[in-house]
Amino acid sequence: MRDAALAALDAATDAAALEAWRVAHLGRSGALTKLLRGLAQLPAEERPAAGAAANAAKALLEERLAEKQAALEGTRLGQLAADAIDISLPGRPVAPGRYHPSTMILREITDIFRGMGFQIAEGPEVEWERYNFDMLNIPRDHPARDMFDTFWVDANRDADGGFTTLLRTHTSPMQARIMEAHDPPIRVVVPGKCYRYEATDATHESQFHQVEGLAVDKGITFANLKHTLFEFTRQMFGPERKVRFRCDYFPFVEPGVDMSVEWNGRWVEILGAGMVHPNVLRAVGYDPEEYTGFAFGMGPERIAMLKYGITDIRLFLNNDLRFLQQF
Ligand code: FA5
Repeated sequence: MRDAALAALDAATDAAALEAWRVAHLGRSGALTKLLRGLAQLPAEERPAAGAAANAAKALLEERLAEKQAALEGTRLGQLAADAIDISLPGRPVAPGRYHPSTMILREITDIFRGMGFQIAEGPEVEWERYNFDMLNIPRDHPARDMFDTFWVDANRDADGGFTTLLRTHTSPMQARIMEAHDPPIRVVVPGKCYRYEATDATHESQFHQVEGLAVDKGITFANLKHTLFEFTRQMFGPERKVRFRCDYFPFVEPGVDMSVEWNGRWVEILGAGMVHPNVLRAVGYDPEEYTGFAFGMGPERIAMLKYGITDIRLFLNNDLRFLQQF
C-alpha cells in the first residue's frame, strides 16, 4: 500500500493532483486510515507491530507529501518572480495627440464668426443632387455643373437611370437645408468636408474643407457681407494684410464675388460669396421681396496655408508626421 501510494505521488504534478492524492491516501476515508481503524480487530499480539508499521507508513507519506508540496510551491514562486513587473523600469512614453491643422483652423474660423453672432451647423457629406445643385439654381443641364467635378454615389437613381446622390462638392447645400427648416432671421456658419473629382495641385485637393456662411433677414445688404468678411480677415490675418474683392459668378448668388488674400506678391483666392439669389430664396419658400441675404463659402486649408506659410495643400492629408507635428 505504501509503495503504491508513493508511486501515485510521483505521478502528481500540480496542486489539484496533490490534493486528490492526499484525500485518497491520507484522507478520512483513505485506505491507510481504514487500515489504522481496523487494527482493533487484529489479535492482541499482532497489534503493536502492525500499528507501528502503519504509523510509519503514514508518517512517511505525510513527509513526502509535504516535500512535494514545498517543491511545487517553489516552482510557482519562481514563476511569479519571473512574471513580476519591475517597477523600477522607466515607462514607455505615450506620445501626446494633437489637433490636425485643418481642425485648428476650422475652430479658429468658427470662433471668429461665433464672436459676430453666428450659430454653427453641420450637414451630410453624402448629399442629394437636389440640395447640392437644383435648389441652388443649378438645374441638371446648367453649365455651372462643370464648375464642380463631382463624385457621384451610386446609391439612388432617378427614372432615367441618372445618379441622384453625390459627395457634396461644396457646403452650399446646407444653405437650402437650413432655410428649408428655419424661418429668418438666420445667421449661421457650416464647417465641413467637401469632395471634387479633380487633378490635384499645390492649391487643389480632391478632399478639402469649406466653411459656409449664411445670413438672411429683412434689409440685409451687400455692405453687411463686405463688413463681415473684412472683419473676418482682419481678425484672421491682422489689419495689415491686403485683401481684395472681385466680381465672380456663382449661380446661387447675385451679385457674386470672390475674395483673395495677398501672399508673396500674388493673390490667393480664399472664398466665394454674394447676395443669395432670389431663385434660391424662392426654392425654400422665402419671399425675395421680403427677405434678402448674403452667403459665402471659404476654404480653411487655403487660409491655413496663407497664415502658416504652407506651400502645398497636399501636405494636409498625406500623414507626414514631420508636417503634422509643426502645429
Ligand atoms: C464654391 O464652392 C461656392 N459654393 C462658394 C460660395 C458659397 C459662393 C456661397 C457664393 C456663395 P468655389 O468652388 O470657388 O466656390 O470654392 C470656394 C472655396 O473653397 C475656394 O475659394 C477655395 O478656398 C476652396 N476650394 C475650392 N476647391 C478647392 C480644392 N479643390 N481644394 C482646396 N480648396 C478648395
